Amino acid sequence: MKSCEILTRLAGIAVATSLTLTGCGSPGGSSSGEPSSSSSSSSSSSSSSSSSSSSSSSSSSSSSSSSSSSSSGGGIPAGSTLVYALNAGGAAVTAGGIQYNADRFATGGSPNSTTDTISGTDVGVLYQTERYGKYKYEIPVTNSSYSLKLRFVELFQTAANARLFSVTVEGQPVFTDLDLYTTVGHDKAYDVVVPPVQVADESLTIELTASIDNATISAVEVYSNTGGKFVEPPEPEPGAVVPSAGCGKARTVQDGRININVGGTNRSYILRTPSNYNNQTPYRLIFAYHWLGGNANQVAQGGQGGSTEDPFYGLWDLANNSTIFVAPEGLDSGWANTGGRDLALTDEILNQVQNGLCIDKSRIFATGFSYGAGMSNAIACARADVFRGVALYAGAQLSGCDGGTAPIAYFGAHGIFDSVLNISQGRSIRDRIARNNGCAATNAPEPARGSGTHICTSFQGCREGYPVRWCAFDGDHNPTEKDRGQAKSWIPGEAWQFISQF
Ligand SMILES: [Ca+2]
Ligand SMILES: [Ca+2]
Repeated sequence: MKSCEILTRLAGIAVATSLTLTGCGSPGGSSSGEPSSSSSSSSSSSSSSSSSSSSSSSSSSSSSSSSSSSSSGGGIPAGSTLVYALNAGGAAVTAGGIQYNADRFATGGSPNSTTDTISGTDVGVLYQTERYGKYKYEIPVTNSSYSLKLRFVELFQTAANARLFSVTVEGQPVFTDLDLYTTVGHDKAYDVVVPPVQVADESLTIELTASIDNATISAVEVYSNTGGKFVEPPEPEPGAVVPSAGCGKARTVQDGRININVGGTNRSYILRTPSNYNNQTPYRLIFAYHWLGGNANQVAQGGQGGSTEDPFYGLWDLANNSTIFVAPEGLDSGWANTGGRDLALTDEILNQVQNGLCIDKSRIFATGFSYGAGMSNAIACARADVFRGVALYAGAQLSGCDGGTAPIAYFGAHGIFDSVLNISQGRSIRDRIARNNGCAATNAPEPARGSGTHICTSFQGCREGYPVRWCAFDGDHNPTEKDRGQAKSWIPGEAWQFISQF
């Protein structure tokens, strides 16, 4: 309710008209993602009497073709041992006597979950969470031979030909254009055993693509009968540079507006790289999200009648060619993030930019004003493992919060009499992150009304690498507030100091 009021209020001041406030009514917290088709609809089809713990397709047939075979015990070669298991789209869980790790090693895609009952299995919990989109897993293993059990379910579609997706393992097709609904129906487990595949690059690659809608997967089990082992990747040294795949290669993405298809929707973003871009230099990367009624161009250019005078909220100039910037374009001029669509956009841009340019993967940040701060908060909630930190100008929880329990570096600036998003909403995001970051209770004074100034506070006792800094100012809804009598805003300098400490 509250967020609806806010959105309506924001829409009132927006330039754009015809805004459909699709985010209303879902008060942030729940796990977003592929919008679950009415979680009631289908449990009827789970007339549970179906047979055993195994999946539905019973042909344990030949291995060569592109069609799948059922799991039911015979598929994994004799003498195999479990190397690694992960619960795609979900948390660590023990099911059927196997310990599944929380979803790891995926690039792209988004998690989604349902409470529907899953038929055709006795480990339904695995299927109640999925990762969907267009994405791949790279599971670190020794060079050896591996067979896999891949678990699937149609959680979302309720018609034939609504989802057609394909899976390869180490580039070899497992199946092509599978239609889960036609094959087994809605909410019914479907398992596929992949015969032994040789890994020669120390990374077991599972790639998921779709010709209609999105690919999906529920769980992965990796087995070997040739001594193959999982290799836990080393924790990167704090502060260590992590070069992206695009380092050392000719760039494949150019400055300006870039169109990008995200799960069938045409989206875009504006890219700006330093004029002296060098593909040997791993650059810091900053995503800058616009406000409601604003657009990527206003963020990237500054001015243009928007809320920030200088490019990328003033950070471009301060970065002095050290940083690559991205300004994504919202739908409906905002970031409702309905069904996780704007997180999916962020993932897709990240994928493209990391592959096409030389990025330091340990120094990726999100920033934005108002609705753009709401989106940055959604990223702090759901992508703390990918983003190093966020800088929120007048933030509130407007774009959901899927997760919200992992630590992430945080900077926030908020006006004490913000008439659009009350400062209490900014404080509550700050306090959630301070808790996650292990910060001690910290007195964060705010300036008096009429003082014409600001007060910044660094929280005490936060875990190393996860600072929290909060600046309250005597002002309203503004990402570039100036102290009384000053010609320039202090906010970009504070934000840049925060971001550039890493
Ligand atoms: Ca799962
Ligand atoms: Ca591989």
